[in-house]
Amino acid sequence: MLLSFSRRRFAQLFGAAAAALPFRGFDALAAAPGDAAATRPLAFPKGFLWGSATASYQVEGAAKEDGRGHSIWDTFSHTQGKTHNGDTGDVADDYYHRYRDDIRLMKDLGLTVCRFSVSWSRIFPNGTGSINQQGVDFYKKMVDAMLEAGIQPYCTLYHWDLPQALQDKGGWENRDTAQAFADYAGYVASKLSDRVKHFMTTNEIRSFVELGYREGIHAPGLRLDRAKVAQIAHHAVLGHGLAVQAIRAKAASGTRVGLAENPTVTNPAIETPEHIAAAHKAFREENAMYLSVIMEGRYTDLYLKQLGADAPKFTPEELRTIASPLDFVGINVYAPTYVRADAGERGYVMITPPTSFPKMASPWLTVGPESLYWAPKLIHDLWKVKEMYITENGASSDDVVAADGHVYDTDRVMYLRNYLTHLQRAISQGVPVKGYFLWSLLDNFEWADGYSKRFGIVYVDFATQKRIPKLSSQFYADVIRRNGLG
Ligand code: GBH
Repeated sequence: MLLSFSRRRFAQLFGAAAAALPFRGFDALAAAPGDAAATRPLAFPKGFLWGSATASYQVEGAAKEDGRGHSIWDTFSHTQGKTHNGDTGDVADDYYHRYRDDIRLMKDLGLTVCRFSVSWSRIFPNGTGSINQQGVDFYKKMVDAMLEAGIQPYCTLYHWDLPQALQDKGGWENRDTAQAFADYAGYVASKLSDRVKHFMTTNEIRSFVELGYREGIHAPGLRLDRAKVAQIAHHAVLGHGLAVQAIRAKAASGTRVGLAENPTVTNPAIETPEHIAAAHKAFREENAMYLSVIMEGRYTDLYLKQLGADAPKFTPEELRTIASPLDFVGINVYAPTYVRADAGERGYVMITPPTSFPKMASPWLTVGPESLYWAPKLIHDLWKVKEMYITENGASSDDVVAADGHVYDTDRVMYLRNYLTHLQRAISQGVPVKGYFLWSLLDNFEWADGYSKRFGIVYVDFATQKRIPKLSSQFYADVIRRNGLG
């Protein structure tokens, strides 16, 4: 029974050619007794949640439809010279119209959870004030389609697409944006929490603050000084904290609230006690203005000392808000950093990686699989977090469609297998990671890189919107079905 079901599912997913693919036979998989999972090497705990992640502006398209207001990414991507090839998210994966088919793909993969984000300017076209009912209806219908497919939705409220109307008033430079975000978050939670049980406030505060307001390579494309950037970071973590409180006030009881942050992952150079101790110190300091203040309700002494007169202005009450208790912590884990022990004041030094360090297709994406051990482990050690998720992990690859119509992304499979092996190592030592969301289901609009960098496990032909599951899709479906790698 199980065997024929698997075959049918895989035939649907990969077409008739599936049988001819040089992958491990399904007979061998079906022969493995299901409940031996817990004792198999590299098994994940029973009930571990496997998912994929996407973000509104990167997949939805339909930028001008059904009353959606402009976001800073519409403005930025339509500004000459800001994105690769002048690419925009106007159409992207056309997920706004094709979500039913894409959710079917998720179901075929065996996903039990899915992380998506809400476009703020679909709900409040001007950031605050009047509501666009069509936007609310879209997310209700989309979430219902997930639930019908047996997939639990995890909702991110801010994945970088700030309404342009708020940027016109200073964006995150303006403290009012933090309150506007909380109002929007509370409103969405009031409308969706009958269907969605997990909400994440922000995606990667570090990224949108530093790339958008310091480096100028993401929207809104500003290059501000370090005092301004420190204040913006403070407004952003404050927005997170206010949103946590607003969601708790407005959502159905039982709603769980967290965030999806991308901490700097400070792997010990080698796994000896002195370097591991340095990794703990480094993790707290390198993330002082983001995860550390959120978890501890204070900026570290070294962070404030280093900024001196440029330190952010804050009140004790704001710090309490920022540290509002969370039900879970989500982390996006990609590239590693490495640290070593040092006798100086900080107790650690960040190591500059050799230029030979292996990378994926994105120049920044160095391959450090042990990051998926150390990131959750350090967070658990430092702050005793009881529930964690890997809210993103994945890789870009120079995918090509082969003559036989398949995409053999062996490098992405290598990357995923090795990162997941280290996640299993963490979980097997008692680190409470409950689920993993692979970035991404589909190739999509990769921000400033436009469509030039592919992160999907499903290939998208952007000219036709045709979807082709890659080899990594089959790898992931296999991991999910066996709930492990062994
Ligand atoms: C995540 O960011 C995002 O949440 C997601 O939207 C994105 O698609 C995905 O990863 C893949 O990139 O251009 O050299 O200055 C990951 C963290 C931090 C990675 C900033 C890209 C820019 C490096 N990102 N980084 S560079």
